[in-house]
Amino acid sequence: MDRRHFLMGTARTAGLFLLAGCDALSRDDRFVRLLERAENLAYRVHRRLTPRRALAVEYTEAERSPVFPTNGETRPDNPQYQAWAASGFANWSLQVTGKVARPTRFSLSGLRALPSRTQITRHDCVEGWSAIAKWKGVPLAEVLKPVGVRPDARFVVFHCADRDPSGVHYYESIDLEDAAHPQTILAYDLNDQPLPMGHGAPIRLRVERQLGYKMAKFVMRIELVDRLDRIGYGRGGYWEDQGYEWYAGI
Ligand SMILES: Nc1nc2c(c(=O)[nH]1)N[C@H]1C(S)=C(S)[C@@H](COP(=O)(O)O)O[C@H]1N2
Ligand SMILES: [Mo]
Repeated sequence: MDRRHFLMGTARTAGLFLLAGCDALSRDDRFVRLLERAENLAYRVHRRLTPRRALAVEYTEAERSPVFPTNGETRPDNPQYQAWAASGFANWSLQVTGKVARPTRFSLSGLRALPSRTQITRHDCVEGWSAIAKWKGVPLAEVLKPVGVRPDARFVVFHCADRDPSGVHYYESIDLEDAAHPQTILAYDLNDQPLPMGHGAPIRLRVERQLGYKMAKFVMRIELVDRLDRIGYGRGGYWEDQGYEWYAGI
């Protein structure tokens, strides 16, 4: 059985439970914990079957999509963010906090001065569209190197500038293995142009091999944590908090 079918199987089984049990089940703590364990198991099995360093497919310039849609938030309604954008993000900085040896702030030019990686990859959104584009950015590993990840850190959390209409923050998280993956970058260019606001200026995460909703846009702060339930809100991501899988690996 390949990974995809295993994961789909798990999702289907969970779906049957949900159909049979309706709302009462999702209010039952024990049941929610059971689902979380199943999801965790799928993640661990996936991890064991996937070569740790497998690269996502990269494409040629000619294969790029003529149009790369925007999705979700495209213009954070956040005065601080809008002020930064108005000045071309000259005074903006990316904060790295949490379980690190040296909490650090990086300016956009500081990030651009670090080693870079360019990759042409396919983005898959669960809403039913895919697009291929060229991304340039700094590998997350290069950002974390000077900061020093503490040995008790296990996850990297990306806090974004936007909130949804009910005021809930967008955020996402990945594990340290995905953080160290060579194609995991903080992208600042899209198709050879500075990242447009709609796509998450000034930087957005690219964590290839995962689904679109993991690719946090408008990243303002990166936090290293030991446990996802210690982020302070939610269980690892904006969409995860609405029931999506935390490990959106494909
Ligand atoms: N901060 C933030 N990041 C986000 C979103 C969002 O609404 N806010 N939407 C996600 C979803 S569902 C997708 S498919 C991609 C869309 O990226 P794009 O606008 O560059 O196409 O961003 C993801 N990252
Ligand atoms: Mo998406």
